[in-house]
Amino acid sequence: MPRPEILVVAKLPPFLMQPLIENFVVHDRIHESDPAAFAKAAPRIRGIAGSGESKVDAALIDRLPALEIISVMGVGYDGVDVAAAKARNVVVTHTPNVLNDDVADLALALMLCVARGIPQSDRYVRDGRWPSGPMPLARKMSGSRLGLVGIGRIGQAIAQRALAFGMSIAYTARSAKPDLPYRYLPTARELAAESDFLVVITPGGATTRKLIDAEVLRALGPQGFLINVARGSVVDEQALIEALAAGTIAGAGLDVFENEPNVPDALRALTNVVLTSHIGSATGQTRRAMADLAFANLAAHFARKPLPSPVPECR
Ligand code: 8YV
Repeated sequence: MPRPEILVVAKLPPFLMQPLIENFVVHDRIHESDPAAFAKAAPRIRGIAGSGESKVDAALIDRLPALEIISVMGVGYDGVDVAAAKARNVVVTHTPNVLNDDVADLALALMLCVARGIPQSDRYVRDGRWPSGPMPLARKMSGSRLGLVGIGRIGQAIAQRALAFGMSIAYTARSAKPDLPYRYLPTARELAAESDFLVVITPGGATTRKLIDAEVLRALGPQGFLINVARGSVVDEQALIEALAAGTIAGAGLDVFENEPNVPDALRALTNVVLTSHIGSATGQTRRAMADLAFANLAAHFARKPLPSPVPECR
């Protein structure tokens, strides 16, 4: 049997590229870099490998008549047109669970950073300003109210960590989860009104686009902090910039943005925000586990074995 041919649609780490190259015929991003080569290979391409940020739309899927599987190295797959894939019996897989700890750890870290002003204090010391006197007092996080927008695997991992800080926990989601010991509120606005820290940990895509808008930010209020470790699309970024500049909310910790890697100057100029470069899962241990799972999904598919982690819509 000829080795399956796959199209890589993102810059993937060497610890994923190597097993891909050892087991498949790999076409690395030729759909962007080499249209002629892509036109020749397209009829034979049976798999796609991408990242959580990759765009795999209906137009690309249509150009691949032999396509069978799309394997995402990421838990989020909002860039993949799953409906178009399913219409072609193309299965989509992702890499859940292996990154829960890292993303949850970063959420807590951003909460502590914005509340205690840790990056600001680091700069204060480095700029030699400490001799001129202490920094202004910050905000206590322990014992405060956490509101989770989304209560999936990572949301629950964040809640577990917040309990250790003595925080009260409430959440909003499409529906209440009766098995969970946390308070459910039907809308993000109602949750925001009862939260000191509003953490966004819900999938991206059309159903959650700009879910956190000016009204939700007003409900969060001048003592409230917004944390986003999910997708930039879930937050109305312009409304957030205005709310931060006007003091409508106290501050924000952001790991994801509307148009990564471009972050608006207005946001970067603010002093009441902590900004990170989509590092939620960016540890060597976790990225290797994600790579192993992304490869395992492809290998299982072509070996006609059960898939380790198809997306919920493909189960
Ligand atoms: C990226 C992420 O996938 O898992 C996700 O949904 O956003 C990240 O883990 C990561 O950038 C690896 O490609």
